[in-house]
Amino acid sequence: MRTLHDNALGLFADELTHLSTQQQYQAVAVTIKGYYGKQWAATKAQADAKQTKQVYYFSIEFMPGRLMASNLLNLGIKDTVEAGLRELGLDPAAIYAAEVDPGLGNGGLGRLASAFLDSMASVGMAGNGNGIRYQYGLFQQRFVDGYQVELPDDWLREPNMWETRKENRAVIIKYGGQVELRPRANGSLQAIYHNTDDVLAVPYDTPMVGYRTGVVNTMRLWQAESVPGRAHNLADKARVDAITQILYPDDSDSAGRELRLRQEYFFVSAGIQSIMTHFKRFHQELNLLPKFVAIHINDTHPAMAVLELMRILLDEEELDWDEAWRLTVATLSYTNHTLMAEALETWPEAMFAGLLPRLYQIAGEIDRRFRARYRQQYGDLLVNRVAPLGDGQLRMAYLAVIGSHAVNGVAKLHSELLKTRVLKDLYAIFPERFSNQTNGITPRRWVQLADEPLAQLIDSKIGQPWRRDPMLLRRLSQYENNDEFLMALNAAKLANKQRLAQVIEHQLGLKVNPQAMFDVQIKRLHAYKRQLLHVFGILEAYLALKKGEKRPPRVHVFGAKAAPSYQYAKAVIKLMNAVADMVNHDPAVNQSLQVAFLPNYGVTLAEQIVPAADISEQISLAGTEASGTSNMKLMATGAITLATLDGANIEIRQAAGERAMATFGLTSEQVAFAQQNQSYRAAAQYEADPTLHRIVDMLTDGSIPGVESEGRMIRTELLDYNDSYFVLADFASYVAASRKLDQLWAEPKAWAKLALANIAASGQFSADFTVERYGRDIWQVLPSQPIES
Ligand code: OAK
Repeated sequence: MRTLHDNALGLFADELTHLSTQQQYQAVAVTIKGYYGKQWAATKAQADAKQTKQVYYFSIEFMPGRLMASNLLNLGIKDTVEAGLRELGLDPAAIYAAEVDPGLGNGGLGRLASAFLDSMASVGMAGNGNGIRYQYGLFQQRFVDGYQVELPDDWLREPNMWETRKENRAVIIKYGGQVELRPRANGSLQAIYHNTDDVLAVPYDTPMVGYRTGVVNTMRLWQAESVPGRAHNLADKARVDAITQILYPDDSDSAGRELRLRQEYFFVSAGIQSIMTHFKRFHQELNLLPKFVAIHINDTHPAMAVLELMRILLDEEELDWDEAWRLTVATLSYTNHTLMAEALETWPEAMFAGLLPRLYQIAGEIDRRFRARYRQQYGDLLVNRVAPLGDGQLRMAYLAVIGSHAVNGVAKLHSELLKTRVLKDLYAIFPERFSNQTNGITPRRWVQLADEPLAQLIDSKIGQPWRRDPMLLRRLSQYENNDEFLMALNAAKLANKQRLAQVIEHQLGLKVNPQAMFDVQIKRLHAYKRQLLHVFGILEAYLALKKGEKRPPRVHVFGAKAAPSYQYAKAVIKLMNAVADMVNHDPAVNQSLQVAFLPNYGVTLAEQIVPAADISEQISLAGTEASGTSNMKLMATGAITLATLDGANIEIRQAAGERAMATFGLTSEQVAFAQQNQSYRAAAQYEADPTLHRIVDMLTDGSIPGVESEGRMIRTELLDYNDSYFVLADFASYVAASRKLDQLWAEPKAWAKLALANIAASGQFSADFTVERYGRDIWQVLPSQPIES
């Protein structure tokens, strides 16, 4: 701790104990940097010396969460450092809480990207993140009168202690202008650019510390700056700065704006340029590129990697088309993360051509060759449907599939639906490219860090090796009939619920009963995820309690942000808050039913909610949620899943056993059938079920104060637009499944036994295994250090 004092003096010229918590946090962070600094340099040096194949994970979103506790855990010094801090009179929890959570993403896709970086370092894989250093992260959510209000997330207001600016690695990005193709002596074409708008991309590197591997990888985020001497006025500077100023707050929806296109090219071009520079330091032979480099396209936002790599290989490295194409396809791979048709990104050709003229030429040539190559065999119709250019648009998902050697979905069902629906035609042409890679989570963050009571209980029974190899959690099954263990499991959960109850009281001024069942739904607010169905379930309980029925007490906990422009989602938020208000203030029900909608859901809030959940609501319409990952986090901390047969829920059920999950609802086949035959009649459901009828009426008859226009909007969607996400169709079976959980709750040991079945089966959902499968099947890298057990 000597160094900590020195760092405090060095940073602030004052004694540690005189500093603010934020300053103390900074001094501790500098001390931790001292621990991993050498390992970070050594990881790079070793990879260069051994010529380890590098994986570059390109993602427009990253959501690493706070890093201090996780760095300490992964370095293996958390307990020691915490003890030292306490000796100095400092509270480790308060110091951790001074860190800002970088919300550089919207949801699942961004969190998965960060879990992968953590896992790659933790299995000893050379994995690099490549993304954007947004000046403002995802908006901060507040509720005003029950409405979502968005405030800017000025996350860099306090210094970011982990990042290192690498000015010496800056590169130039070119936009606009004209391209002239001049024949070279060797017959190839030289691209000469005129009148381009040039922007400097400066990388900021953040260490990704592996769990007790000594490996420290890098997440590289790029910031846009004016090229020195080239910004002539404030307007020029503002136009450049805008490129990395904000994260688009749209989830599963393409923001069809030129600035977004600029952002995508910005981090793709910067990333590929820096990869090529690094590669060429060691290799002259370009055909070795796929042997030493794998570039992964995380959904379509970085799909221009196909065009940019081609550009560099053709124009700068002077390869011929066929060779450049072969290397590009062999180097790139692509993951799809959504089944929402509206989320398939496309760019108007004119916009694309104006901003990126050379890439547009290359896209045209890829399109021409694709059509010429496959027209005969597959016919004009099919080829037209999936060629990169069509309907005046550049179609990013198709470009990504055509330009990658591997394409995957993120859960078994999702990967099947890609092959049979979303990417069916391309699957017909390239069947060998498709695979499934089910998502994962990092149990280090969600169990070891967020759920210490559970982690310690597990240690006390099966020792610590599960912390490295979560498959060993299976050993817990031997305690399934051990009453003492089952009660201890319930006690650990209760401790977490008491902690969350404090957060709820602090945030909402609402006192909740920690003995009640905590029923949790945490994810982006989207019609397909059906928070509305959950609200209907709450109203069903409300009506029953009003009639005098007895129900075991439940606290419904929500966390959800809506895209600022998504009116329907915002209406559901208002409804959720209005129902919360009504229920929480009604003495006739509030002993048995409470609703806590916590604002500003993100990684940090999730760390408080996840360990406190008894029920995990995963209730998307079957065939709409690609995977889900909160389902995995919640099972790992012993929540019982209330679920449709969608996304990874299906695999969770298979792992934990059918009895350990409460399932309901239409299957994806039934939904598809009803959609194809247009046989679904929402109004008929409404007419047939008196409870449902009553609940839908409550939206507009004044029973729920303050939701007049929102209630009407939602009712219109359900009855006039025929309920696009089958909320009414699944209502009765949802309530039935939920009521079964009420019964189970009456028997604490039986409940704990199912919670245990979930925990014991959760190991397979560690992202460590997911990245190892990617490494084997897609990136062709094998971890240098397999995980030991
Ligand atoms: C975001 C923007 C565009 C396309 C997809 C997303 C996204 O976040 N998708 C989510 O990805 C998660 C990780 O694979 C999945 O678990 C979620 O089901 C999916 O909605």
